[in-house]
Formats: sequence, C-alpha cells, structure tokens
Amino acid sequence: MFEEAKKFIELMYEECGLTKKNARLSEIEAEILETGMYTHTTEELEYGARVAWRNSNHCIGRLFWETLSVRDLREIDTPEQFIEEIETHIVEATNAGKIRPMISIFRNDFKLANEQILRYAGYDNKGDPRSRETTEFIESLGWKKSEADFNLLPLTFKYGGKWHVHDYRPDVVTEIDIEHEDYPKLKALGLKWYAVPMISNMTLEIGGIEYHTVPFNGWYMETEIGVRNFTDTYRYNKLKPIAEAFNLDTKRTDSYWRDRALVEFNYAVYHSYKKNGVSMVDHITASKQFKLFEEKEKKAGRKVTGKWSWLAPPLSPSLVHNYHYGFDDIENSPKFKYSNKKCP
Ligand code: HEM
Ligand code: NRG
Repeated sequence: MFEEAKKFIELMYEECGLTKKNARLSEIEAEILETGMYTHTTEELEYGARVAWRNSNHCIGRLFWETLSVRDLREIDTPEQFIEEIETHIVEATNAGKIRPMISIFRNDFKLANEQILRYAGYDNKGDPRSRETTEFIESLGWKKSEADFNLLPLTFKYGGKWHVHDYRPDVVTEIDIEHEDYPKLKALGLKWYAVPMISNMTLEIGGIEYHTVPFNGWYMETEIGVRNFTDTYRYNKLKPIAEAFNLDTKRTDSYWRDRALVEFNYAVYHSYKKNGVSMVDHITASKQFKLFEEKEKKAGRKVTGKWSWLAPPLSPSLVHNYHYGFDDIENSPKFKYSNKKCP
C-alpha cells in the first residue's frame, strides 16, 4: 500500500510543483502502520481522478482532463443523501445543456447496480437489450413499468445491507428527440436518447486505494449513439427503419443504403443535440482534439497510452489521424478499471 501511495504522491507533487512531499509521505506511512489504510486529502482525490481520466486508454475525450470537476462526497452516509447527491450531479453536469465533465466520489459502502446512472430498460422485444439483466434484477426488487423502448431505469443501490430503488425526479433528466430537418419520417420513429453519459460501474484506483462508487460523465460523441446504440444488431438494431425513413432502397446492398443511412443518421443525432442546446462532439472534431491532447502530452514529457480499437471512431475511421497508427495499451495509475464484480 505504501509503495503505491508513494508513487502517486511523487507524481502529484512533481507535476503540481508542490513542496513538503516528505512530510506527507511520513504522515501516510504512519497512518498505514496504524490502520492498514490511509486517507486521501480532497486535493489528492481531485488530482488522482483527473489523472485517471488522462490515463483512460479507451477515451478519445482526454484533452479536457484538467477541467474535471471532482465532488468529494466521502462523508455521505444515508441513502437519502446519496439520492440527493446523485440527482444534484445529474443537474450540475447537465448544466442546462452546456455539459460539465464531473465525477462524484462516494464511500464504497454504497454499491450501484446501474451500469450508467441513466440507461433505458431492456425487455425481450423492447428497449435496450444491453440492460436486460439489470432490468430483470431491478424488477426482482419490485420495480415495474409497462414495457416500452425508453423506460429510464431507476437509481438502484445497496446500502446498509438493503437495496434501494429510486425513480429520478422527471425534471432532473434531459432527453433529446432524434430528428432530421429534411426527413420528417425520422422523427416519426420516436427515437430519443438522454443528454449525459454517466458511467457508474467502474472503479477508480488512486495510490493503491480503490473507489468503487464513482459515477463520472463527460458529453457524448455522436457515433456512440448514432453508430452503436441505435445500430448494433444486439442493441436497438434500427438501421433498416432509419434507412426507410431516409427513402433509401433497402432491397439492394449496392444501393449503399446501410452506409448512407449511417452517415445521415449521425448527422441527425448531432444536430438534434445541438438544436436542444446540449453538448455533443462529432467524431472528426473529437479526433482533432485527441491530436491536440497527444501534442500537449508530448510537450509535458509524457507518453500517451491508448487502445487503437476504442480510439478509432466507428464512422469513417480512416478519415482521422489516429486510424493510421497504433498506441501502447499500457495501464498507468491512477486509472479507471472495470469493477470485477458483475453488476449487481
Ligand atoms: C470511453 C468520449 C469524458 C473516461 C470513452 C469513449 C468515448 C469517449 C467515445 C468510448 C466509449 C465507447 O466506445 O463505448 C468522451 C468524451 C468526453 C469524455 C467526448 C467529453 C468530455 C470522459 C470523462 C471521463 C472519461 C470525464 C472520466 C473522468 C472514460 C473511460 C472510458 C471512456 C474510463 C472507457 C469506458 C469503458 O472502457 O467502457 N470516452 N469521454 N471520459 N471514457 Fe471518455
Ligand atoms: N458508449 C457509451 C458511453 C461510454 C462513455 N462515453 C463517454 N463518456 N462519452 C454510451 O452510452 O453510448 N463520458 O464520460 O463522456
């Protein structure tokens, strides 16, 4: 534990130009000797979370790592406060559309069942197939809605040996209808998505300490919704009705209906968010921002790590620089990692 703590403290004090490093290390060593654990200061938590984002090999949005707002909520110790703080996070991160990257750090005593704080339920023939297992679990706790494509799953967490299920106050959540100005038939499909992607099933590791309850968010890149969530055959699987809404000939592969529908649909997703004043980045801009991140990191004397298959956007990948070379997928700490528990 002390070795991990030392590596982190050395990194932070070096990068931030802080003094009195040895005093802090002695303090940490004494606490570990006495209790087997040590406690991060709020500043350490803040820097650790930001660097964990900087080290996220799957993330194309890392240029903005220093702007992450960190909410130190380790003192929260009732389910009511937990619910309140999650709803406050959603509202403050949404920021009336101008999304703020944010993370809330809670005690490990709170255990979330949600993969993301906002997600749609999944049923055999409706909704998001990715959420089927979680939906079944939440229903086993007594939550029930009539089956539909876009039922928001409730906040579901264990605390004090008991599961708690909370439907968000409706005014907390922003959702966007997907439409296209030239094809009214697209809007008629009734597709919508929530504004803020907020991952809630990953573990944040800083200096040897693991935080399991750390929901974090940025904003969406349009392909996450337009290429993957609505188009993957094992997700909403909507490419064909979308192509029909665009009047494309879906009977012939050589009409290029799949590719043409995909491009036009991603345009629709992007502009629907913008029309509603909600932050979103297109894949070309995101890649340019990632290039700036690579340049900035190089100047700072650091090596950018990454995973090519996650960083190449799933729409027109060869149009962006990072398609054309690889990255080392080495994991540095602090970092976000998959929680080894299967939710719930
Ligand atoms: C993954 C974009 C903010 C940490 C991703 C992915 C994209 C992305 C496109 C790949 C997702 C996928 O294919 O499913 C962005 C954008 C952001 C942003 C546009 C805007 C600010 C953040 C923030 C954090 C973060 C604030 C953490 C503090 C991660 C992590 C992953 C990831 C850990 C990997 C998730 C996984 O492996 O399942 N990001 N991100 N990102 N991002 Fe970001
Ligand atoms: N693809 C997932 C979200 C993963 C994380 N993406 C972000 N993260 N943009 C989806 O729901 O489509 N973020 O923190 O902004």
